[in-house]
Amino acid sequence: MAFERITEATIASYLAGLPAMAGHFSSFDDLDVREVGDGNLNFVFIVTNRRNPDETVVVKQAVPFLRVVGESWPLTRHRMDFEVAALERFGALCPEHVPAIYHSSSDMSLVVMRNLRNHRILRHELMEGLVFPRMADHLSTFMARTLFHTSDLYLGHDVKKEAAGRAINIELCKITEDFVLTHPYEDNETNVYNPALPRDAVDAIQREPALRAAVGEIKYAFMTRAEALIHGDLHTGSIMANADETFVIDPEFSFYGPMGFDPGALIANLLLAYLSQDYRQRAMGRDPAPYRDWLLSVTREVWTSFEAKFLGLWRDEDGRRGASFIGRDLDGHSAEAFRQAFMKRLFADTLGFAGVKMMRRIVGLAKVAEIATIPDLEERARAEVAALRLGAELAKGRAGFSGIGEIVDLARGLSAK
Ligand code: SR1
Ligand code: MG
Repeated sequence: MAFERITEATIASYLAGLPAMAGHFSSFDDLDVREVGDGNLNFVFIVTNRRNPDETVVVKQAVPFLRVVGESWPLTRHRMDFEVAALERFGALCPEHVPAIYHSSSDMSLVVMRNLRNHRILRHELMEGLVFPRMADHLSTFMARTLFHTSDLYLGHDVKKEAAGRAINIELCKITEDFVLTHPYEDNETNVYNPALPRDAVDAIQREPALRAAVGEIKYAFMTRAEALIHGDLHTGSIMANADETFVIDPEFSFYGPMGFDPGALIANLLLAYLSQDYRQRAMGRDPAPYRDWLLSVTREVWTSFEAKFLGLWRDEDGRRGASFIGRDLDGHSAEAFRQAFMKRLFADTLGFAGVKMMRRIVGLAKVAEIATIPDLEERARAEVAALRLGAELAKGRAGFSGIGEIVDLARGLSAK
């Protein structure tokens, strides 16, 4: 079938022609179709049988351009192939945190999958000040399982290299290389920012050699370190949650890249949420302290639980095999010494990626709604200055922090100024 854009008008007949949909819809005559995509790239439709609302799916289609800009910005629609492959791989490793796929088509660049109708986009829920007690546990499990089981620590050397070769995602990586790792720091014409943001705050990330060197190193790591199949865009808009369950969606940026990119993205977005909530909680007439404390406790738990689970999987696997990555452990302590050194380096990488992910959301093209929608531009600038400072500290100091507690303290200190 040749590619064509699916629309509200054509979706029912498309679904009716799919054998996989026969088990989902008792009839295709009275479908409610709503386009709900609010991301930067794709179109997303919720399709529900009006006669039986339990019969419902999501249809997501990648179009051959960047939605946030329009048809003037071509972008391969084959990004959907990477998204589907990653959803399948992640779903096999972590079925409780990845939505089921019912049908996919490379020709049409679309996927039909479970409608998570009892879950909401995490970013929007955090903006409202909602609490998710199980989220850090779930997301740390997702990251530990997916990153460990797609890495050289688990896969055979040949299997891993073949998998990495199949996941080369040139155009989507280029978006990250440009919009996350280059443009915000070079005064690029695509940058957009709050007119109330003080010039010296922007200069501090664009005209300081130590920061530019740190970002250069982080960019080089992103482009060269094929460690594991990463999600590649694990911000709070790529997560859907309710009080009991958490799902990771939208892995179109996935490729074999540095492991720290996923925990870094998540931590960056939790810290941005934290910085936005001084204003947001006050605007809702609440004392900001309890919710901000909760966001920092989640940030801490994301890392500590991820680290413990990743190490647990690794130790169990080495025990099961009776072998370790470094070869024979002649003294009985060397394998663990390597694991500890590995996690220390992974923590530093995570902080570096968290730093650049924070800064790009303030100065670059793509924003985070929790900060960008603060209506008072001076209030917004206060959160943005803190985000730029924190991002810069994380990027420059990434190898020198003692642990996630120090990051939490730094965030608290910077946002108090
Ligand atoms: C043009 S930048 C678009 C951004 O949206 C996605 O969610 C990624 O973060 C990407 O960098
Ligand atoms: Mg996305």
